[in-house]
Amino acid sequence: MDPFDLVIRHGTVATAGDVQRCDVGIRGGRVVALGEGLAKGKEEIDATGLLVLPGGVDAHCHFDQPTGDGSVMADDFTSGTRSAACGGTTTVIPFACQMKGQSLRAAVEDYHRRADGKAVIDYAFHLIVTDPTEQVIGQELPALIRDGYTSFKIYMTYDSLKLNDRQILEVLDVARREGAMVMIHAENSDCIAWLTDKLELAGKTAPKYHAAARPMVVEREATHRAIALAELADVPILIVHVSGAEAVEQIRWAQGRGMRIYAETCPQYLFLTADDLDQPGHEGSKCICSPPPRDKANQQVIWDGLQGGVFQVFSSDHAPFRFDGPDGKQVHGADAPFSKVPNGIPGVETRLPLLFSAGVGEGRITLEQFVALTSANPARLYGLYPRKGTIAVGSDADVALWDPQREVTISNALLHHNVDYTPYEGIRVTGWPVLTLSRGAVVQRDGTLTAQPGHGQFLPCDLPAPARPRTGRAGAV
Ligand code: DUC
Ligand code: ZN
Ligand code: ZN
Repeated sequence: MDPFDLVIRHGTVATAGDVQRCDVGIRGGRVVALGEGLAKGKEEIDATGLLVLPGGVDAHCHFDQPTGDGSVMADDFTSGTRSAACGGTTTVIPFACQMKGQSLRAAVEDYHRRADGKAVIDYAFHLIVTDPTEQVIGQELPALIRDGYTSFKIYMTYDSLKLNDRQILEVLDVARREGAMVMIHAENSDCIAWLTDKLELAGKTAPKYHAAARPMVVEREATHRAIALAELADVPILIVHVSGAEAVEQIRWAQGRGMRIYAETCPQYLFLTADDLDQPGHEGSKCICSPPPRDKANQQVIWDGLQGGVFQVFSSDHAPFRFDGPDGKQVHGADAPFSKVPNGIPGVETRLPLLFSAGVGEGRITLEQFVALTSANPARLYGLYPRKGTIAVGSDADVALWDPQREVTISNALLHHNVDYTPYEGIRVTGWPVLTLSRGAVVQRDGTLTAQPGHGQFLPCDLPAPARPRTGRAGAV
């Protein structure tokens, strides 16, 4: 009997911890050996000149999520995971979103129906808690956490999603008791509403005013408040999609005080600016996302935070809406004010190549940091490590083979999502994932998907060790 189903030979294997030349032996969908001169496998891949990286873990992406405003997400679990796999990602964690008035359990069941049999790579769910009733806080959430839904997102803005400070504290308290990770969307809702009204009264409704309605101070205030609430509740939190300097300052300050405040950023805050919203007609809506992209100086601060350890996670926040058509960016018409444009941009396939090229290729971060930010850390923070996020004996054989020299000009025609544009059109990158393995099966080779929907499996998550409170005390009371 061959000892291996597959051997990846002669590659350079990189994890968050180190980089080494060795072969990878795979059996039964798992890594079973790392070493030089491994015995022959039933199949062999020659990775000479290639990097052998753990597949990416995209811990913030939205697929087939109901929206409530008539818009429809362009990607379901098939097209979303297809695009992810073609960009070197092997695990995604999208969101099961509770509608106000709905039970959280019903939201999870609905989301499973949307995913079952459709994904080409493995997936877990974060929950979004929008209605923290006594029943949700006292029973549903603890039970779901024990069932493997160990992280949830809460919002400080968007009328249909937001929680007030009291509700945030209630949710943080459950997370503390049960050991779950809370992700927070930090923008001040009332400030945004006030600014939006003023802009609209003045006739300033074009897409570019989206950025004016959500200036940095709005994110800074909410970030500070989220940190204060986490301190009061004595529980770690993770601030998602951090866009620039003022929020980074708050996070750095809290981390400097020894608090477990984790932070995520996304490609749009490195590669776009608010000027990208200022385009003729409605074109600027292609880059409407929240928080909005800022400016070049803020991009540099985000790079500094990636280099220096402020950020643990780099996710796409893939939120796919088509530009043309009745249910995407123009759901309320071609002249709709910015406040009626669905928020979000696509990026699940371009996340890794953009960071690899501008980060590793241009010397801003090391290869180990790249793996940590895009794979190992999200796996740890959301209870999937070491099954996902590394190449080690016993881990799932989720691997992306990278050609670090491959030059690609990003164009929507190359991508595999179901969106009709990419905000990164025309950006040249060096380095591209030429083959993706999910549990030992080739799911992508040279931009062609080779897996069937249904290959991807649901992953219940463990309680994440980083969600444990630093202190032993049971909160303020
Ligand atoms: N902002 C979010 O908070 N989620 C989805 C997309 C976006 O722009
Ligand atoms: Zn958000
Ligand atoms: Zn999001």
